[in-house]
Amino acid sequence: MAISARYTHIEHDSIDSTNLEAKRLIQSGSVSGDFVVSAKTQSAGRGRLDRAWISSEGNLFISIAKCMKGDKDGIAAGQLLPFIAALAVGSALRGFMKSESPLYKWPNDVLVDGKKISGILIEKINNYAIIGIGINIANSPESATKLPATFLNNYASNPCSVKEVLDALIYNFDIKGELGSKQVLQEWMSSAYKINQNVTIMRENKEISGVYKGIDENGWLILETNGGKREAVLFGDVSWI
Ligand code: BT5
Repeated sequence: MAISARYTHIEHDSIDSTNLEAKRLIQSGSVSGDFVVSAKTQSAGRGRLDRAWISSEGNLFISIAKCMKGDKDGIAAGQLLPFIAALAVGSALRGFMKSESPLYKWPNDVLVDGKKISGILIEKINNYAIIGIGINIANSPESATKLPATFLNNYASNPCSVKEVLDALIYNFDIKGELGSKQVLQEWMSSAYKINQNVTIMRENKEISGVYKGIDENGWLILETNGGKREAVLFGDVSWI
């Protein structure tokens, strides 16, 4: 299973950030169509909201740059992308893992055993979406992360190479991208972290507590607060406590 012929693959040993490189390539008009940028290490790996992504060798760092068009069953294609990307990561990981199963933490983390194994950063530029994905394969940071971190080889029968995980990821990304929106959201929800549990989240510096009921048809988080009131929460600086 090699990287799909649909993508031009641009490989680097080291780069500041694969998302930044994808952005530069789009802005300079030097690549056309869908493409993938990968690197063995990043010197300035980025998370959301200017957070850093620790990027040491042995792990996977890619950006899939995809020309976006239109809607999918009434939901903007871009709005569905974080879920498609998470499913692609989850399915790729599952293929290498012995028993544990990845869970999806809203909006964009993939966890195993309550620990972060992958992060997703989606950015838009011109008519492209840049889907940046980091997966810890051979090692993970031991400190300096909010949630504990882990890596794939802790759970695999044999050590996995970056290339085989990358190929599995792209393969699954294409498959999940063909699903209808309902199926994407349902599949995501069937492995959602903390579903039906009491959670507290931060939204615009305010804490809200309630029972996490999953996501609605637009991918918004649904929280049932005291008194049975249902609140929908859109992406933003939502942090779980
Ligand atoms: C993310 O942000 O989780 C998105 C990370 C996306 C990284 C990829 S790598 C390829 C592409 N190129 C880039 O420059 N970025 C993308 P966020 O939800 O903001 O989480 C960031 C937080 O995760 C940090 O503040 C740390 O607490 C934690 N963290 C950093 N590095 C980590 C790692 N390697 N493993 C686990 N947790 C990490």
